[in-house]
Parts: sequence; C-alpha cells; structure tokens
Amino acid sequence: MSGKPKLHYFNGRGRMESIRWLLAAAGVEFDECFLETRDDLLKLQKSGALLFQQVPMVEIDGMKMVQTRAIGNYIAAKYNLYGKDLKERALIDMYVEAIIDLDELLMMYALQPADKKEQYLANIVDKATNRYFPVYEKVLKDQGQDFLVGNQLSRADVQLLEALLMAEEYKSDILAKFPLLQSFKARISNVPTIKKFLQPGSQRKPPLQEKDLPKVMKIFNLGQ
Ligand code: IBG
Repeated sequence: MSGKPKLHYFNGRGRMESIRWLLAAAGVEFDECFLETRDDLLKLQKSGALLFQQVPMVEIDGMKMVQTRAIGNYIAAKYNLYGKDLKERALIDMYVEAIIDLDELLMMYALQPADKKEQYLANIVDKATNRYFPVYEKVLKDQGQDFLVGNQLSRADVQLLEALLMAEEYKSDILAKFPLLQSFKARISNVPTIKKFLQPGSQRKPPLQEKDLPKVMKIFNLGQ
C-alpha cells in the first residue's frame, strides 16, 4: 500500500507522541484520525482493526500496526534510524527503553491526584537527574560524536530530545548540570526535519491541559 501512514489516537501526546516524532524526524508525512469520544474507540474496537483492542494504531504499508514499541521499531528500521549493525541496534534499544521508562513517569504525572503531585514531581526530577541524564551525558562524552550511537542520527537521539524537552516542561532548569545534553538538545533540534517539527503548526502535540483530562480519561476508561 502506498500513501501516508495514518495514525489513530486521541489528539494529544500520550503513547503516540514518540511515533509522531519518529515519522517527522524521518521526513515522512502522516495523517491522523483522532478519537474524540469513548464511542469512537468502541467503534474502532468493533471494526476489528485493533489487534489487542488498544491504540496507538498506525496504518502503514498495508498493516494495521499496534503496540507502540513494535510501531517504533518498524519505523526506525524502515527509515534508517536504527544503527548500522546489530550492536548499534542493541545500544539504541537500551537507550530507548530507558527513555520510554522516563516517558512513562512523565506521562503519568497528569493522572496523579492533586495531593500526590508534588511528591510525584520530586520523584521525576530525582530519576531524571540522578538515574537517566547522567548516563546520556556520559555516553555523549565517551562517544565524542554528535550522536548517541555511531556517527549518524538514530531513534535514540530523536527520542532523547523528545524526553529532554518534556522534562524541561516540568522543571525549566532540569538540564543545568548537563552541559553535553544542552548542546545535544540544540544540535538535534537543528536537524532540518526535526527543526520543522518543532515549529508551531506542526503535528507535534502540546502538553495535556488539565481541562482535557476528563475527556481523555473517559475515552480510555482510565482511573476506573
Ligand atoms: N502496550 C500497549 C502499547 O504500548 O501500545 C498499551 C496501549 C494502551 O495502553 N492503550 C490505551 C488503550 O487503548 C490508550 S493509551 N486503552 C483502551 C483499552 O481498552 O485498553 C492510555 C494511556 C494514556 C496515558 I492517554 C498514560 C497511560 C495510558
């Protein structure tokens, strides 16, 4: 099948945002079909298009792909964002899995009850600055290259940049102690396809607004 990939999700970041980033970084145009109500999700489920009754779902190359990691793997492999050999791929996988762990932590902040938010944020900052960022800072130092792995852009760079920008939304000076991550951020933000994605009007999604939370929770039956 030719044509643009079609992304099925709600009109927000959640689990689809990293897929949007990967496609954008690869310079691939895509269409989006937004779930606005729980009924929209139920209809999609009943249509048989969702292998495990869940989104993200991406129509690509004649497939209806689900499972965020599987979709990301496919796009990364197809668009040469997955290293030059198996060992580079192994490194990329390790870096990306840790980024996904951090992303999950960030994503769940919005779902915390008001009285737990402060404590939850402290844990985010602790994990970001003591567990994850020091590793990527060291990788960049040891590598001495522009990229996390090898000498070309990979999904690890794309997904780390996405996570860094998100983490800064929680604490604007969160990168203060990481000079190489700061220069990495500036450099990767300047990759032409990514630069374009960072411009207003792109398909990049803003942080989830408090007012949109009930709608999202209702679509996915979250917090039940
Ligand atoms: N392992 C799957 C993946 O990675 O794709 C999980 C997918 C998943 O949790 N999908 C949710 C879903 O379809 C939407 S993301 N739920 C409907 C159902 O019936 O299970 C929901 C979510 C958000 C933010 I938004 C944080 C965590 C989950």
